Amino acid sequence: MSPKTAQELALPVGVTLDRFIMLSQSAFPYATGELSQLLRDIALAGKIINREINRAGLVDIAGGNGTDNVQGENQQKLDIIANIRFIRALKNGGEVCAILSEEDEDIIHTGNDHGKYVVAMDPLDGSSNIDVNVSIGTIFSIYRRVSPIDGPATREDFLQGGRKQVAAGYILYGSSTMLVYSTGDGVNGFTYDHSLGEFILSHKNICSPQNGTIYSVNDGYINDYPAFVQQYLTKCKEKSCTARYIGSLVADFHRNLLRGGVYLYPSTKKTPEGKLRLLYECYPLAFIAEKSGGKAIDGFGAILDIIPTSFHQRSPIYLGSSTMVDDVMKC
Ligand code: AFP
Repeated sequence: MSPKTAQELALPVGVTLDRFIMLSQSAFPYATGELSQLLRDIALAGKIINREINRAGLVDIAGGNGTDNVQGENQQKLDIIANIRFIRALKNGGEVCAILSEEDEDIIHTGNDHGKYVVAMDPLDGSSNIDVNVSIGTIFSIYRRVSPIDGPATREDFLQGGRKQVAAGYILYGSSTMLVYSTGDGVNGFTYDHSLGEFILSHKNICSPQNGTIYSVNDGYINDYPAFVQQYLTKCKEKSCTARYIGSLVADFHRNLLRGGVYLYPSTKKTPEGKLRLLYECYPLAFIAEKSGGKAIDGFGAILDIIPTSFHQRSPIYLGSSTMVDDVMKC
């Protein structure tokens, strides 16, 4: 066996998230560093939640809490923990004046009225999968506030519309933990290295495949879907496309983003407005989809063009590879 070179013995670790954020910021001479700090706060919250999730089978934090959230859905203990962890990290960071969470009815004021940003988030999506060790995720969306600095944040700060997002992303707690985000200029993915406690750039400039073979939908509700969706799904089956549905939006979206595919959550008879929440599920993932070259529509037009009217509003969604989303639209 030939001896390894010094380079082979000590392979570079790669670019850490901190370094990447710093390098990206230095491309904007007038940047104040506040958005950079906010992204670091989100990464920190993600690390803490990752730790909690990994312990879930060992300590009494798995399972339902016996309470309902604002949506009337059963809260898992980890839903509550993730919500608290995120709010605390964003409050301590100081850049965010207010937060909107899936778990809370109204705006959460952080007390940092000088903060320029507001964050809408789903702290733990797919939480019904926690107990069975299936991937779950955090989704976040960042806006620059429109209300005057030094006063309290207002409804308008959160109801600006998806095109006004300055950054958005998700953390996937899967076979490895990944942070994927965009500040509008490309989409980058970072894998968490537990031993270093750092997110390392692993997926540079992610580009959504233009087409794919995967379709992700809850097939059990097919009879309740609109006719055009039934038609599209029949076509997928005729073409022997691959059906993949985890029931955890971040995981389903992430797989399709890397492999090529479409995710569908249409309106149903039970949920005529769709199930997924516009502000903290549809907008951020639509932003990532578009910034990576994919598409996201509600069946009529782009998700990002929907004018929001309320915090917890829902929307049907079809998102992923552009050709596949176009095919849904054609039906
Ligand atoms: P939970 O957080 O209640 O598990 O809901 C997850 C979710 O919002 C999204 O992550 C899934 O894609 C979708 O719901 C699954 O919904 P169905 O169970 O109706 O297919």
